[in-house]
This record gives sequence, C-alpha cells and structure tokens, in this order.
Amino acid sequence: SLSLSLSLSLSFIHSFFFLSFSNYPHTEEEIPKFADAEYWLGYFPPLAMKDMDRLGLKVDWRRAFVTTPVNPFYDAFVRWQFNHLRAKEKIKFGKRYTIYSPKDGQPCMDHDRSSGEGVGPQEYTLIKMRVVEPLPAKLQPFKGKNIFMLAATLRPETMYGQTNCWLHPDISYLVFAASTPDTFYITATRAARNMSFQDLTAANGEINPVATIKGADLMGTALDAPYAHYNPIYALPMMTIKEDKGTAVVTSVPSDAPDDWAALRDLKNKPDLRAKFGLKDEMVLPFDPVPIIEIPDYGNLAAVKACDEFKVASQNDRENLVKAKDEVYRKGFYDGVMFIGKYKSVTSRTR
Ligand code: ANZ
Repeated sequence: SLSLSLSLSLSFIHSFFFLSFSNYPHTEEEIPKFADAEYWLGYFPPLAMKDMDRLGLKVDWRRAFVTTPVNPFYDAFVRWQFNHLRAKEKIKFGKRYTIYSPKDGQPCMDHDRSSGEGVGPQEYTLIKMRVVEPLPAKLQPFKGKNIFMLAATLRPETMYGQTNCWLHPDISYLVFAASTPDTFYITATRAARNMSFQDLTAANGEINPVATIKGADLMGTALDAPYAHYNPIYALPMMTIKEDKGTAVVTSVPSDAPDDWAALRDLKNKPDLRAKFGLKDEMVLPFDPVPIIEIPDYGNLAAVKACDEFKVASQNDRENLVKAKDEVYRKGFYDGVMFIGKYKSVTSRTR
C-alpha cells in the first residue's frame, strides 16, 4: 500500500543519514577544507556509495555523475535545456519575493538559517502619506520636496476610513532618498533596508539616509493620505507599535481596527495625553471613525462596537483587544460588505 511504501522509504532515509554521519571521520584538520564548495563533491559521494552498498542496495554506479558546473557535460546539458525553455518563453529571469541574505547576496532558504526558520515573506501595501504644510521643525529641511510617511497595511481596501497616522514616540524613524528624484520616505530603519532590495531606493541594497527623527518629534505632522475621508490627517502617538513589523508607520482605520479605535479613543478622552505630545485639539477631536464596511446584524462601525462589547479599557488592554480583533476581522472578512469606493457591494463571498 501507499502508506507502507512511504513509511519504508522514510525509515530508509533515516538510517542512511544515521549511517553516513556516524561513519564519517571528521578530523580537525579536515574541516577547514569544506570551506571550498568543491571539496564536498569529492568527499561525500564515495562515503554515501559505501553506505548504500553496505545497506545491500543494488545500484549501478556506472550511471552515477556529479551535477553542477564541475561536470562540463552535465552543465552543457542544463544550459541547453534552459536556453530552449527561455527561447520558448516558458521561463523568464526576474526577481521574486523571498527571504534574502544581504551578506551572501542570495536567497536564504529555511535550513540555511541560524535563526528564523519557518519565516516567509509577508506582502504589505505601502500607503504613501504626503507630508503637507505646516512642517514640524525637524522636517523643515524638506520644505518643497516630496516627502512621504509610508504606512504598511494588509487592508488597503479600508483606506477610505483613515482618520490619522500612528507613530511610536520612542522609535527612531529614518528619512531616506527614494528611487524617484527629490522624493523622501519616512519609515523605521529596518523597513528602509528591506525596501532597498525592492527597487524603492536608487541602488540595490543601498540606503541614502538623510535624517533620523524620533517619533515624538513628528507628532502632529499633517498628512495627505490617499482615499482618506479627511484631509489633512495628523500623525499621532500609538504605544503598541512594533518596530520590527511593517514600516512602524501605521495608518489608522478606527471603524474596522480595534487597536486603532482604542488608541484614538484614549487621545480623545485624555487631554493630558494630547498635551504630553504637543497635540492641538483640532488634530484629534474632529476625527470620528468613518463607516466603510457594513456587517449584517453588527453595524458599520465594527471596531467601535467590539471595543464596547469586550470592554476594551485602553490601547494597552491586550487581552480584550485580541478578542475584539478576532471578532471584527472574522465578521468583516466573511460577512462585511463595502459600501464605498471601487469595491462597493463586494464581499469575500462574491469576490
Ligand atoms: C489598516 C487596517 C485596517 C489594518 C483594518 C488592520 C485592520 P495584523 O494585526 O497582524 O493583522 N500594523 C502594521 N504595522 C504595524 C506595526 N509596526 N505595529 C502595530 N501594528 C501594525 O497586522 C496587520 C495590521 O497591523 C496592518 O493593517 C496595520 O493596520 C497594523 F481594518 O492597516 B492595518
């Protein structure tokens, strides 16, 4: 049966590796030789062949050969094959999303990593929020230039409901040159580095940093955000922003993101909090959640309702926020109907 043959072949592989590794005499003097990739090609095959013979496998070793450019015949065969496939436009050369090692200049697959196994690429949509007048003191040198805060979102369809942008007051944000002339982006340093490998800076893997500014010094920056109902919107403080997620610039959609509603509500209810970050009332108080998604039997401000239902006390109430988020995301995803913009009347069931 299939399961029997599968389990047989699995146990074979185990014993093969076990025998191989236990028999190989790695001496201290020999180990440095493995720095040369070609040394592996001569070292392991004879030992593996010996092991397989000892296992009783009947292999016709006359048909064994080494792949890679070390074997010019095999290399010519693969070249021939790829040239034909390319000529027929069955394959093409290009970039794809992957976990990449800048140190080695190549993709770094799961088993090649000393940490971070199981991590895959996460695609985000970057929202270009244009910095508009009046510029805060630290951004004065960029007067007249195109300068954007880049928010990373998984929910670009909700941009109609933006009411503000979130920054963490203690994170240092990098202002760096974009690949387009006279244009600058503001993100966390780590995000800038990732973006430099995705054609968003002039040279691959190179960042041209122009300034480093603490989030606290960017509070109250006026922004023109695409599709937003309000214009301008303002950069406000959120204490739960993670530095190593997205760009650490977050766009706020309090109608459908409980984290956003909890943080906006904190600022609306606490004049001291606004004062602490030098925010004027008009940067916070006029901005109410904008209904964009209707959920049958739940309403059109799902995050507001869920924060009430799960008694979310503040933006730091992680436990209840997780519950509220689960409910809002699930309900919104399965039953939500957009009633604004390009995806009006589209639900996940009709997509
Ligand atoms: C707009 C939006 C609307 C979002 C909406 C969500 C729901 P999770 O929470 O894992 O799904 N985000 C992005 N970067 C962040 C950071 N550095 N720290 C904290 N939050 C961050 O992650 C995706 C969402 O988390 C993103 O999508 C962003 O908020 C927020 F109805 O953008 B979203």
